[in-house]
Amino acid sequence: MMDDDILKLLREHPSAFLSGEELSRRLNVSRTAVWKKMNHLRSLGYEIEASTRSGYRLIQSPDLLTSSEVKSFLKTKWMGKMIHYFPSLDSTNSKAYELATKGAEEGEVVIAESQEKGRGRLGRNWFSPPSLNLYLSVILRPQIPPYQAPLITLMAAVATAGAIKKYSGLHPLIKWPNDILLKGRKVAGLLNEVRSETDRIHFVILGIGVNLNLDEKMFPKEIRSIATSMKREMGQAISRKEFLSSLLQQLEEWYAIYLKEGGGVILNAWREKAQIKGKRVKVTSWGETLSGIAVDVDSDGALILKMEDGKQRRVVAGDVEYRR
Ligand code: BTX
Repeated sequence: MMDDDILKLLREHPSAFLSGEELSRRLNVSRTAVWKKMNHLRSLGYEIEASTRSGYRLIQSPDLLTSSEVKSFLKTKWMGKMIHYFPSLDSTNSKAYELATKGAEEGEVVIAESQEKGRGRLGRNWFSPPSLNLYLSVILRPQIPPYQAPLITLMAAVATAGAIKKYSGLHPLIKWPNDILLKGRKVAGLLNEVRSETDRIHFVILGIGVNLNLDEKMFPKEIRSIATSMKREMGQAISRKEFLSSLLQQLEEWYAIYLKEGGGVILNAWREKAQIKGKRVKVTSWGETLSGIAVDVDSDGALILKMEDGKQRRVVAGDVEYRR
C-alpha cells in the first residue's frame, strides 16, 4: 500500500470520517496496516484525526513536494508524472544521474527538501536549506547529437525564467551562462549534466535550484548581497507546489518547442531574456580575466566577446560581471 492510495481515499472524503474497517477493505490490507500507515503519515506532517468509533479524517496536509501532494497542481502531459522524493540528499543531480543510469525514463524528476552537498558549477556549492526552496533534477533523453546538448541548457534557463515571470509578474534576467537574476541578484541556478557517447546522448540531467521562501537573513553572509529569493522580491510567501508545477509545465512546453522547431527559437528566446548583446562585461574564465563587449551567444552556449583590440573571443565557461 502506497502513501498515495490511502491519501487519495482520505481526500475523497474531506470532511467525513472513514472507518478503519472500510479503509482496510478498500485497500485490501489489515486494520493494523492501516493504523501503521496513519502513524507514518503523521510522522511526515499530515494532521489526521482519529476516533475509535468513526475512523480517520484528514485535517491538514504538510507543505511537501511529494508526488501525491504535487499531483493535484500538475498540469503537464508527461513531465514530473513520476517524482522521486527525498527529505534529504547529497545532490538531486547525483541521484538523478544514478537513476538515469539504471534506466529511469524521460520526464522522471528527483526532488529533495534539502541537499547536503548541493552542487553549483565549477565545483562550487549551492546553498540548500530544508523545506523553503526548490531543488530538482529532471531526466531527459533527447535524440540529438551530443554537440547540441548546450541548447538543452539554454532551453532550461528560458523555461525557468519563464516560470518565475509567470508566477511573480516580475522580469527575471538570464545571466550568462545560466543564472537567473531578479533585480540583479541570483534567484535560481542551473547545473546540467550529460552522459553521452560519440554520436548520441544517453541522457541529460537538468539540475535546477530556485530560492523561493528564504528571507534575507537566512542566506549565509558570503552570498547575502548577491542572492535573493522570490519571496523577498515579491513580499509574499510562494506556494512551492504551485511554482514547481508551473516550472515543470514551462519545461515541458519549451522542450517540445525545441524538439519541433529546433535550436534557433530557443536561442532567440534566451537572447531576449538575457539582453546581453552590447553589454560591457568582465569575464573570469579558468583563472583568466577578460574584458570586452558581449556580441552574442552561439548555439553551443558559448559567449562571444569583442575584446578591446577588436578581436573576438569565444568563452565556453566562466562568470560574468556587468560593467558600466
Ligand atoms: P554557480 O556555480 O553558478 O553558483 C554557485 C555560486 O552561487 C556559489 O559559489 C555562491 O556564490 C552562490 N550561491 C550558492 N548558493 C546559492 C543560492 N542558494 N542562491 C544564490 N546564490 C547561491 C549554479 O552554480 C548552479 C546551481 C544548481 C543547483 C541545483 S539544485 C538541484 C540540482 N542539484 C544540485 O546538486 N545542483 C542543482
